[in-house]
Amino acid sequence: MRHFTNVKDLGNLNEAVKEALEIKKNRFAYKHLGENKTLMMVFFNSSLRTRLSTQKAGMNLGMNTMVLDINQGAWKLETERGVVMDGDKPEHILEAIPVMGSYCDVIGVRAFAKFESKQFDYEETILNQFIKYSGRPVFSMEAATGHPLQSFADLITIEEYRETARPKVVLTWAPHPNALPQAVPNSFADFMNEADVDFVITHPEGYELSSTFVRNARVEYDQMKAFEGADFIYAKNWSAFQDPNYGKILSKDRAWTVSDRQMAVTNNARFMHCLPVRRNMIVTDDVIESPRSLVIPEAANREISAQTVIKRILKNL
Ligand code: AN0
Ligand code: CP
Repeated sequence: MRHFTNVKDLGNLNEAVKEALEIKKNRFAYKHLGENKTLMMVFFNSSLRTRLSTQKAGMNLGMNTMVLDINQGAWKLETERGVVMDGDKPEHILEAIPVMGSYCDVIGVRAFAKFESKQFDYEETILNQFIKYSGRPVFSMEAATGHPLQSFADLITIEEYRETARPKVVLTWAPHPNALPQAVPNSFADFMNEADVDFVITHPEGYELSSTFVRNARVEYDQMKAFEGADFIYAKNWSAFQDPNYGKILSKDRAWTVSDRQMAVTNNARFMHCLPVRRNMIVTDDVIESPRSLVIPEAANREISAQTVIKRILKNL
């Protein structure tokens, strides 16, 4: 693997999950693979899990790791070519990227959608600039349109906890006070469409995701109906994708907050969320604290998904 930006880069998904579960059994089996190699993680946005789990994954592989928070201590970066730089940004990303590349062997990038231009976001302008100008393998730590390390960890978790051969997995929209990216639901749909699961998406009207990610998944606007017989409930907020509402909040309807009311019609479903989660907006205290909640093992698997990806990149260096 050279770069990791979406599900396709993993090739055969069953093989990838198998490899991840092997790594989980012995995290230090490849500790010489990353010897004298440097992992650089570049964050344009906040993070708790991605920062820690990816750094841990690099350390398990014997790598040296460096973290740069662009908004804390680095120069603010201009991202558009041709701009007269007389504003608040002292450095251009077109110099910053190759400079960063010169100090490391592998680069992870977190750069959320900015919601200023749908085209800028959905062309993955920032992530692709890193791929084009760093001269290094690049992997997404959540970019504008996807969060594949998260979805890979989610798939590993579903594989570990599924009780049937083909579980019913429901991705449900839930309310949030802020406008959040579509990256997590996009990637989750991308992975579930490739996995051996019965996949349903439910959200209020107006929250339709890009057809590139939804593909042939079933979309059900009635949340209770969608939840019937589900084995896994995956909750997430996202802002509108469709024009003219791109990046806007259309609803904060707390009837969509996942509670015992909806969980009662499932097949004693497991509850999942990528975290960070706003309690009693996305999910009630009772559901997230219940023995059926997987949010902690799911977060723990972020170390495993990251390690599998970085291991594959190192093998190909
Ligand atoms: C981010 C999002 O929704 O994409 C990161 C999730 C992993 N969440 C927030 O900004 C709260
Ligand atoms: N799930 C996830 O990516 O969390 P962070 O934003 O804390 O990294």
